[in-house]
Amino acid sequence: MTASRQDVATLGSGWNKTLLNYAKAMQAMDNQPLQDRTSWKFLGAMHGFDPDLWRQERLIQAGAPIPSDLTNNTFGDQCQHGSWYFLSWHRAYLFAFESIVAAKVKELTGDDWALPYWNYLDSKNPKALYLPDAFVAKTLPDGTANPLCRYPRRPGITKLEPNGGFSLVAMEEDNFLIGNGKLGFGGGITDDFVHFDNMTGALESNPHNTVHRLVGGYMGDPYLAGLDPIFWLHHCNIDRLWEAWMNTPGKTMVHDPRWLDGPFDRQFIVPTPGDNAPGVTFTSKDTLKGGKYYRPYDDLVSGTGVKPGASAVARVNMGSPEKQIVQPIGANAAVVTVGAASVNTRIDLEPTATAKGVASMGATTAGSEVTRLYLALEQVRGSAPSPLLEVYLNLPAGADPAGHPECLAGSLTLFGLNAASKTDGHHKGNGLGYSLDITDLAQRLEAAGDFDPDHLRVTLVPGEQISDAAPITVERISVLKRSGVVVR
Ligand SMILES: [Cu+2]
Repeated sequence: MTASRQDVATLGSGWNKTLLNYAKAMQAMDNQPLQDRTSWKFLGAMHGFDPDLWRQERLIQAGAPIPSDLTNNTFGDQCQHGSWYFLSWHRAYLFAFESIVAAKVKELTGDDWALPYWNYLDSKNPKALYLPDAFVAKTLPDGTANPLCRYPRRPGITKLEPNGGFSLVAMEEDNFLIGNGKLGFGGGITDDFVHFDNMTGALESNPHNTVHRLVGGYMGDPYLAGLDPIFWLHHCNIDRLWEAWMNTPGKTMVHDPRWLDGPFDRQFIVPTPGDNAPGVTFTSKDTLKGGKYYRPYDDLVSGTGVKPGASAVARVNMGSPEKQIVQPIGANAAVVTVGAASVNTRIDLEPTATAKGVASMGATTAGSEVTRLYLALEQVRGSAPSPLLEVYLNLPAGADPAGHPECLAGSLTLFGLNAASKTDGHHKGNGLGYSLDITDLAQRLEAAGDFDPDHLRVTLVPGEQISDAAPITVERISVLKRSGVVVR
């Protein structure tokens, strides 16, 4: 593993050497027993592991023993979502995976190998949304079955079919976290190991969750996602987006010791090449530049939404995260259940605070107050692995949401809803939490005379995986006002 990580689109079409070697290594690793910590399935089970589901999927034979290190709170079932550990945990997980695959490639072919990334939002590449050819080819060049498409995806998928809001808008956020973790790029605060916690960071929500759902199949379920070889190229791109973000002027990464050194109740651990080596524990700080899990990329510009040496976009700098204030200015009254039909709910707003917030949304003069508005969905629960929920604001009464894209606040992929809603084990059953930046939409509504500072009408529209038989519940929907002072 010597070369830097490269865009898979630059490696050549079809069976280029990197992907052919990946397929060879995967084939060999997928034949290793689950007990082996460098086996394909063990590495997948580190992300999420559910013995019943795995038996049902015939990933383990009925009656076969389950390795204890997958169920004893060490290696198994570790993935971190909905918290500020999302990016750092997945970075070390990628590093461990890449080291193990590279060692296997070396053993089989003598070649060096580095994990490539799938640059799906590269606007300069007309094929960016397509899965690389090698992931959909039926056979390897020698005519044998292609292991890179061994595990199920959305039927017939060859490319990501984006809908409402698959984008790099997360890269516009300037702060890893603000308002005690209520909002931000990187996820909510926790001191503890929590598989799925309450606040999904902007990058995790989109494009990360969105790509999981769009690929579908195993990728759409955290208990199975790590088994699809495309998972690793997807996460490599998410990791690169984080790195690009950290390297952009004006962005503030977190320096909180709880993030740097946590979690404190259970240690993260990854395996290393070599049969059942003891594994290495790590904390978030090991994943930053200079740390043992840091890896460079060939390019932090293309498909990242950032320009070299300049701020990502022309979003107004709201000042240091410690000085910004995030406060609720209204919430709905009761739990909302969404089945097959759309559901409306009303948020009563504090009119003075709202009017003031709306008036200063567009502020650009240095020293003046500037605000952004967010819709927060808290404790979302349900049984499906990655349902789609669309959120509209102030739809005309009785209107069909599909006819009013201008009222769409965002599309949420509730990736891991199944895991986050389980009440047993370490998931706590708290469900998932999301925020949607509604600043631009609120400004448009205000300009059109459709924004009443007394209340906001919210319409939740069920997408795939939400039905009367598999409804979702949203404990609370609130509007958050984020205030800062324009810095130039
Ligand atoms: Cu993921």
